[in-house]
Amino acid sequence: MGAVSGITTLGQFIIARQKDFPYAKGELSRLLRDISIAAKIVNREVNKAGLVDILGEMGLMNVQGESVKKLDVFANEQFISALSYGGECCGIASEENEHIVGIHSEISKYANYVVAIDPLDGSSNIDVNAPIGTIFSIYRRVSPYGPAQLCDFMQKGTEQVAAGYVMYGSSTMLVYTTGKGVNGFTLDPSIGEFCLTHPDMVIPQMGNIYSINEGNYKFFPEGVKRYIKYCQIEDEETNRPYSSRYIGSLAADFHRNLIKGGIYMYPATAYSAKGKLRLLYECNPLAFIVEQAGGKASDGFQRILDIDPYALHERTPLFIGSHDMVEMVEGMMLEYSSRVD
Ligand code: P6P
Repeated sequence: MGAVSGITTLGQFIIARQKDFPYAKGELSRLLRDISIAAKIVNREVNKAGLVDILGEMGLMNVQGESVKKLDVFANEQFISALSYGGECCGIASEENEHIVGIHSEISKYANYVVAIDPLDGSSNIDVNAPIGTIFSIYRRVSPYGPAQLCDFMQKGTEQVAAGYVMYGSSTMLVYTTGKGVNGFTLDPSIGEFCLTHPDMVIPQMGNIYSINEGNYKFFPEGVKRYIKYCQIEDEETNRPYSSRYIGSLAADFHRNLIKGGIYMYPATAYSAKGKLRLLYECNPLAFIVEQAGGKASDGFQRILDIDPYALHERTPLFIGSHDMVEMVEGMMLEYSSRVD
């Protein structure tokens, strides 16, 4: 707890927890600090988005073929800049960049970490003032030295050393794990600091919220259809029907379910065999966090963190949240539908 004000800032917390890593020389701590600085700058622009002409589409398309909004570009630039000059990161894989961004500066070529990031997820919500998020994953490099190489990012999710997300909503929160539990920090704009507000976060083993875009119902695998119907059946003993809650912003839907309990699902569909979400910078980081909070993350058949990546922007179906809810939908996927490959 902070000595003076009773507040524990993110910086104080990171330094206090450095003892969890006996061999750490502060590199990871500085890397997390660099990410939090960029998050504050992005937060400032997100909050102004309605006022300053950075809304609306630039008429550009990103590598995903989606129209790029100015705030996407701004956020990507901020995180790449903060990581490039922080000296602890030798490369970045971003949803906004087709290829990895190798960092060539003298201070970074010997850096030990790489970052995979979705700088502004849910950006289609920018214009309607719905929550949006940054999702990031940190690995130790496997290449010898110099700018990062693709192999540094083709690591299983189990190899992550840290993961987190920032949610720019009614308040701005940063939630992260380094493998020793999950802690949440809320930005206090009056002092410009992320302050510890959600220590040792644990997701309820069971919840009564399910999050999915039911507009795609007809395209879902049979196992998912059966689970949705299970959620909707009235049964007092098991608190059903569950509540359907879907913001259309992964960080926001995930965050609500992390606190209240629930399951978020983005399945494979008849027209998208791997679903929509990206393994490296959306599913793996949230899977690390949810497992550290006692939850579960699956592609419907296997643990997300065990997936062996083959491509930077590869997609995977995602079922994530309360342990028992994910386990149930896995059972239905196994019983009712063959693998959608
Ligand atoms: P759909 C936002 O584009 C996103 O990547 C996630 O944040 C969100 O959960 C999902 O896609 C929404 O996708 O197809 O339901 O609009």
